[in-house]
Amino acid sequence: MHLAFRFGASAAGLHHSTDAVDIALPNAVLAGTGREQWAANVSSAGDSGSLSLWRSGNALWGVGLGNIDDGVFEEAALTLYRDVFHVTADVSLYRIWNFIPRINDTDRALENYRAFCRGRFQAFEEFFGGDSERRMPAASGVGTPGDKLCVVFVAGTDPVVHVENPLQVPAYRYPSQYGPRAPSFARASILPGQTPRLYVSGTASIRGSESLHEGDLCAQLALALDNVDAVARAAGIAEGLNRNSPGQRLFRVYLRHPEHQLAAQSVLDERLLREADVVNVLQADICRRELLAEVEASVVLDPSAFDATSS
Ligand code: 3EB
Repeated sequence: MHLAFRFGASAAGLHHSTDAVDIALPNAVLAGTGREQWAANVSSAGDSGSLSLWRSGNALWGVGLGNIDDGVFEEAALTLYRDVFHVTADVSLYRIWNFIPRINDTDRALENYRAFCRGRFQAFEEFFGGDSERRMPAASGVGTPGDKLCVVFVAGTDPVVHVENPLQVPAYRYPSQYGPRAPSFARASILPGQTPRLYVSGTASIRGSESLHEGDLCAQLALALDNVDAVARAAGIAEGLNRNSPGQRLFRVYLRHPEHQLAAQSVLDERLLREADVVNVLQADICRRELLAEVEASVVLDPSAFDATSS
């Protein structure tokens, strides 16, 4: 059995068949197949709290779906993240994906994304206290249609190194103008083992802590790609992450406006993509209203491409 993300679904949910577990998400597919296979030979590891779990080799995958019908983003994030930390107590968190309904709306006093960040932060504080920043994995936080908050994680027994981007303030140190509690994630995670793997977080047009190029999709995407390249170098990949860099590469590009797809494709083709890459372009709202695009990546590397001493 394998495990896959499948976008373009009618609603967020988990779908089992005899040969696959699909994490179904309702974000529209603008380019690519919308289906990404992430793990093979997975077997169910049961449920824990609100999470469904699978094992694949020494990796543990988990999916949590929380209903947000009455705007309780903070409580829903707190509950889901408590469950994640509870079940990953003996392993390392490699990467988390957060799909947040009505991400830029204000159901209660705070914007929903900011309320989500508050609940997530509280869970980190409860479990890790002063060690929280060191425990934050790579992540993405984007909008999704419908009313299900969906959190997906992959963890495992491999050692993981969390990486920051020298061109950006760590997200967990964003000033309070972006919300009362900063987002809890690292810019990338790298598993330096036998087959090194780099997970690049959702990456946008942010320099320092500030959004740049408001209203200009091409300039935003170009800056996001500069950030992706910089964080890959910071992770120890001398050639960075661009058109000329090595590895088996999977990219996800989230666009706020479907009509930006053609313009985005030309920037991606010029700056990033090679024939062998897997890429899905999806519609998603982004956590700051002015941001139009976010890019994330997963790269499997040849050990020679990676300098373990630099990360
Ligand atoms: C940013 O750099 C853009 O809240 O988990 C990127 C990756 C973003 C993860 C999250 C948010 C998250 O702040 C937004």
